[in-house]
Amino acid sequence: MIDFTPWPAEFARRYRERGYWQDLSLGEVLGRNVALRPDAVAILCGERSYSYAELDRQAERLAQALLARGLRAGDTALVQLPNVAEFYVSFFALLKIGVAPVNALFSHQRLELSSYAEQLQPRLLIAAAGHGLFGDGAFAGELRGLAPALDTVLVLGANGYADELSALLTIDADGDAPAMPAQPSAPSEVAFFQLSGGSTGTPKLIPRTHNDYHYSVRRSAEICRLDEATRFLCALPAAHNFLLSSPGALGVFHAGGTVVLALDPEPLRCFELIARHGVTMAALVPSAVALWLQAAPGRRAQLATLRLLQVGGASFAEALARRVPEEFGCRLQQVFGMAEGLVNYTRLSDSDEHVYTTQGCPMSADDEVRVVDLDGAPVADGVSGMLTTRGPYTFRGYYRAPEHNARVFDADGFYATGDLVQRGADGYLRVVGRVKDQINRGGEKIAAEEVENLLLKHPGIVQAALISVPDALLGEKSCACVVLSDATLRPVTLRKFLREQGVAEFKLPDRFQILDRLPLTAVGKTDKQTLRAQLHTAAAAVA
Ligand code: J2J
Repeated sequence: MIDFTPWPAEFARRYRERGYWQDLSLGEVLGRNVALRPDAVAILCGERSYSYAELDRQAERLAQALLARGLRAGDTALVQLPNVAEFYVSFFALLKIGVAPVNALFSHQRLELSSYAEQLQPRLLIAAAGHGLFGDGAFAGELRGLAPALDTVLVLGANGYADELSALLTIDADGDAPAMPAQPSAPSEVAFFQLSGGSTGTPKLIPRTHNDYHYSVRRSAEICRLDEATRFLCALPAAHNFLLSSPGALGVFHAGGTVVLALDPEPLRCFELIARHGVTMAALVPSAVALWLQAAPGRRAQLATLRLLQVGGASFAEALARRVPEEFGCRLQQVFGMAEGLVNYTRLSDSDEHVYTTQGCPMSADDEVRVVDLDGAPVADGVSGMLTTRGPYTFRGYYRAPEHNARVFDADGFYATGDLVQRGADGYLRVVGRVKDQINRGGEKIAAEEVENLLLKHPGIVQAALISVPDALLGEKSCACVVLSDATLRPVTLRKFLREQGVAEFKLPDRFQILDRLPLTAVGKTDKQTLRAQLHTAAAAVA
């Protein structure tokens, strides 16, 4: 069994009694439509089309191949695939045999993947030859050094050095060895790991159980009124919680609809996909909406089938929100969620005022939200405070991180999200800021401490602080404020230094600011508030 922090028994009992936890495997989101609508189209990926039956058949085939290689329930896997059908095939294959994956983002590089491998000690790696690290076997070998149990490596790639995953998936089923019994892990146990946006030095893993995740998918599909006619465009990373479960691809599979895959949210290609496949719904981060708004004039006809645009992952300016229905001819839904659990939606029946000016309200009647001040005391409605929450699909602890867990959970099991919100008397939330030390770069989350630690490895850097600076397109960009012992150091050298350490590109500072000293708080920590204000004043002076 894989370690995780369970919900206390009285909560588990309540969540079952209320029908949230149904003691089904997460794989059932697919299973029911394999039986009900085997020939319906589940996935459109480039020129390839997968029916529900075919998706399940491929997942079964891969599951059998993995069993034959000795993988067993309770093992873990590191998976890194782009937005291709094989991502879902692998996900369902692993669910069938009780192997819990962490699905890394395709933008992740050596540092992130190494950290996941070290923490999880996976027995299986599934990766794509199209990723720079997996063009040959060298990095997989490096990972084996960190995770000695890693004995199965499957690489997907048209002309890769080991095109094993594609080969496995196209084997003629008749030639297969007799099936071994595949057993998913128990519904109350870990189905897979989500990735935390993070605020600490090492990226944290979030165990998600079958029961809790399955509920969040079903409830999300219901709120978004998905059905068999839904054609959902997945143009952000498929592994991200938003695109997987809010209601995301799993919600679409549960409802019997179709997932249309795009490699990224680039508007012209996405508009073509929308027109070609009659896409009815899409999910974007605000910075991608801004690009779509720029591209939409004169192309409105391509968007004729689009009914709903979900926007989440970062703050969405009201002025842009109001343009969505006018310029795309569809309804807007704001989504404020997190990989740790709690997801808020504006409802399809909400007033314009709610849809344009709030980030929605919790999806479950049993999501408990407390908005508190620095001492943990509840604040009045409409007053800014820190969002804390517990509920039927909000986790109870990061994977093997007792010290961090002690900091972010209170005695009642409420998780401190690090978000500053205002709650209205009607329960709707507005996100107004953040107390966690994180930069939200157009929806991509950067833990300041992680980048600061990397910078401090440079012998010419004495102090480092990563802060956010406002950006017209992305909302925020990152600025590294550094104190140098070597005055000849240039930003280009520092960026190169970071890149060489193998950190994801989106975490590289957009700007460097060289300072004589960093302002300190009374207890001697870097005073980032003052630092941000100083930069702001300096920028204003220049302007
Ligand atoms: C402001 N900030 C937001 C919003 C997330 C659905 C949608 C998004 C995520 C996600 C997700 C925001 N306005 N509408 O998992 O299922 C910021 C908050 C939050 C953090 C979580 C889902 N929507 N945020 O973005 O785990 O700071 O999940 O705590 O990546 O993103 O980031 P992440």
